[in-house]
Amino acid sequence: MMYAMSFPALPSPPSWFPGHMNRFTKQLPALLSRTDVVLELRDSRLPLTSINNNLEGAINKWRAERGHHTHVTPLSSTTSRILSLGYGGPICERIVVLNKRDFVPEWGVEPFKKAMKAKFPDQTVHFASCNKPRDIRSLSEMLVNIAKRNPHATEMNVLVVGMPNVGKSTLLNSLRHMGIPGRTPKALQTSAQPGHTRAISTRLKLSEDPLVYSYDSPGVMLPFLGRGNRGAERGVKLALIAGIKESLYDIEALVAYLLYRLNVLNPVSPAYLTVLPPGSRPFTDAGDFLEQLAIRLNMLLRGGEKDTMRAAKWFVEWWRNEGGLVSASVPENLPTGSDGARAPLLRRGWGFDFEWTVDASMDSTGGDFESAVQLKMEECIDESMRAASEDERSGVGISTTQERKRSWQEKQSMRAAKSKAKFAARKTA
Ligand SMILES: Nc1nc2c(ncn2[C@@H]2O[C@H](COP(=O)(O)OP(=O)(O)OP(=O)(O)O)[C@@H](O)[C@H]2O)c(=O)[nH]1
Ligand SMILES: [Mg+2]
Repeated sequence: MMYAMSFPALPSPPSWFPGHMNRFTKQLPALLSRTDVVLELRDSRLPLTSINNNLEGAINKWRAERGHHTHVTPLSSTTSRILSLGYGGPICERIVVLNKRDFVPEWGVEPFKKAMKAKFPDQTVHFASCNKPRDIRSLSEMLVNIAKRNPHATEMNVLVVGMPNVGKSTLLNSLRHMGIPGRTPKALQTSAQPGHTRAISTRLKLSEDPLVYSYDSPGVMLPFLGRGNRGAERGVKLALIAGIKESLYDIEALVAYLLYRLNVLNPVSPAYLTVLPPGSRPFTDAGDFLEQLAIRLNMLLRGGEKDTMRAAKWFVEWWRNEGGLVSASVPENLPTGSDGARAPLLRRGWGFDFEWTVDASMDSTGGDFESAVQLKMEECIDESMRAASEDERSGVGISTTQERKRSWQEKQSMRAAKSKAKFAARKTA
């Protein structure tokens, strides 16, 4: 039997743009002028939602100002000498790091990289996890190689940017550890709570020879996440990966959304059934589900009342740590319904930004599986880009406060233009 659950009513996204984020956004263009490589971090579970379009604008402007960087091929000694006198072009590289890769299943990594290459040919995409030294080593080598290809630069500066809690400070600590011989005490503080880093760090050395330095930066949220269901969903997704201050969200709304998504992915045997007693059936009501979960986890208040709030927090943590992986893994065989019939698996997902309908050809792990997944991912990227430009055109991406500010500024400039014209007319009269 299959269970249908309608899209839950989600709260409007809160505005979380504290002063330190605003300050950093203003500092960014000046900082970029001293930057050679931008490491832009995103969360692998939300490769599209964790793109910060505000940073994107500044980065694109920086790239345009420096011209699209072309790789310097091995140099002759004369060219080397000329470049070392300062005639080499500025380094301008951008590496998109999909961090926390340990939270997404490996089967989607290669198709995702290929889909990104097809859609954004000039972006270098690298997957990383602080738990996988191989990822850190290859990123460290990538940076050192950029520096080596540009011997005219006496040092290279790397700036790490991204949304809050995507792992910027942790990654820099690991890169330092990998690139500098000897003991490297943790240079940057990290935290499971978003918004921990509040200012640009001091310069940190990532490599001695060639000289590579880096700066850590505060995570920056979008000032406004958008209106309607799209904005609400964006906010909930970011809250689920702990990218938004937790207290700004009603935890039960997060559970309702999770339940909905997990039911859509597998209506017959949703991933959350693994944390309920054997024989449990899917739920369509978040309240009922939390009561069952509280009983299962023995989370009871005095008087025997179920502690659904504690159960909700536990469930969100479960999804963050393992549920995301469980729900996204490729099933070997299509599951069997309670009546013994083969039930269709309707949707498949990878992280929270990629979801598509499964057809029979995609349920084998060999052959064309990878290219079929790549195509579906490309469709999801197109859809996300289309939605973003639609929001931009219709002004849905602007909050009411921003809208008011903009129309106030327009009025002010019209008034100024009118009085200027009046003044000029009086002068000529
Ligand atoms: N599982 C996993 N956790 C990670 C990884 N990288 C970082 N973390 C954890 O994610 C949390 C946030 O890490 P930070 O490095 O503080 O993130 P940040 O981007 O600097 O955060 P802000 O300074 O708040 O913007 C910490 O609890 C880290 O331990 C990773 O690759 N995998
Ligand atoms: Mg930080």
